[in-house]
Amino acid sequence: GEQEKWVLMVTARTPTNIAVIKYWGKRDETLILPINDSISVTLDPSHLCTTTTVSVSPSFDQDRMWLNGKEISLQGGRFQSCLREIRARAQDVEDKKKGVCIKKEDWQKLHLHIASYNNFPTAAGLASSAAGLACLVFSLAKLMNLKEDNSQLSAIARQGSGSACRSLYGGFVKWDMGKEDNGSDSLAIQLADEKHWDELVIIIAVVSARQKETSSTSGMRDTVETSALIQHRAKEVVPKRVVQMEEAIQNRDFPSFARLACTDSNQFHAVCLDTYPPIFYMNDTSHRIISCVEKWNRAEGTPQVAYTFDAGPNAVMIARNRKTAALLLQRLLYNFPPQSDTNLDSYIIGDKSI
Ligand code: 2P0
Repeated sequence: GEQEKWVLMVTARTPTNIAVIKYWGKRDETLILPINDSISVTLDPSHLCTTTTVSVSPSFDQDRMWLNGKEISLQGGRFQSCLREIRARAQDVEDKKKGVCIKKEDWQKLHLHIASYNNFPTAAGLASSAAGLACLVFSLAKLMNLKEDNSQLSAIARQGSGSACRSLYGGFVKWDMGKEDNGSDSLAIQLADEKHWDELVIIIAVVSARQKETSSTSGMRDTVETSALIQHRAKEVVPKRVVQMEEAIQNRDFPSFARLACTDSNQFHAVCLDTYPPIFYMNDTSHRIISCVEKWNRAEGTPQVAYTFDAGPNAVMIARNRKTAALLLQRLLYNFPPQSDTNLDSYIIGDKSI
């Protein structure tokens, strides 16, 4: 009948985030609770972002999702956790123009269609899950009129993918590991907004656009089970670095920021190497990029560029300002010329932002 014809829709866009103090290791695999705090910078939404449209209609007979136009299964425990948590908090929704009135209890029976697009289809290993799960949770929260703030929503996104919780805010964000066993205090807090330190320029060198070999989820599980170094990192090293990084960000202290980001990336990869069997995320090109940046920073007498690498060989470089970023690109193009055996797949350049 008439009543069956309506569709309500919400579209949202969420950028990915890059950790400068890394998350690696869980204390609870189901709730996704980490063994240490982490700090990240959220990218500009014009680069590396996910756009998601969520819709609800009485004519939908099941929850369905499409990623980049291809239907994917929503059966995974992580999707189900997010959907369950959001439905449990859904509120009444009224759209007078469409003559639609949804009562909060109706959300338990209504089905959803979710369509999600990444604007970086080729660059595998560039934190697609972070933007994707954050965007899914945010758009559903808007559709269902949730009262929760972004921090509380981040605790739901966290259950989809750990790093996703940090994409609910722009600028600099801390994921507080929390103390509770139920995860209620394991959530994201904005340390500084996107305007606070807007001279920084982020350059991503795509060393390889191939899918990474070891997934983060299984990699960090193996690390927690087999590495002796990870306990030292989580208990002794990261807590101090988090305090120092917060200070560096507040003071826009680039030398401290760069030192902390680079050493933390290096320690994350050292812990991967300390895992048994060892995990290699960086390759020879990654190592050459590190050498190139380190050499330049030493020659200048003070850091010009920070580098950080996630669970893959791609380099994320943070230049202290636009002039430095231009010089960095020149150096990279000279040392890694396109169309050679050491070429990079591409460069992505962006600012930090919302
Ligand atoms: C980070 N990474 O802090 C670290 C640094 C990769 C290296 O968070 O199992 O995809 O979904 O919680 O969030 C990647 O891990 O893992 C990640 P799950 P996720 O950004």
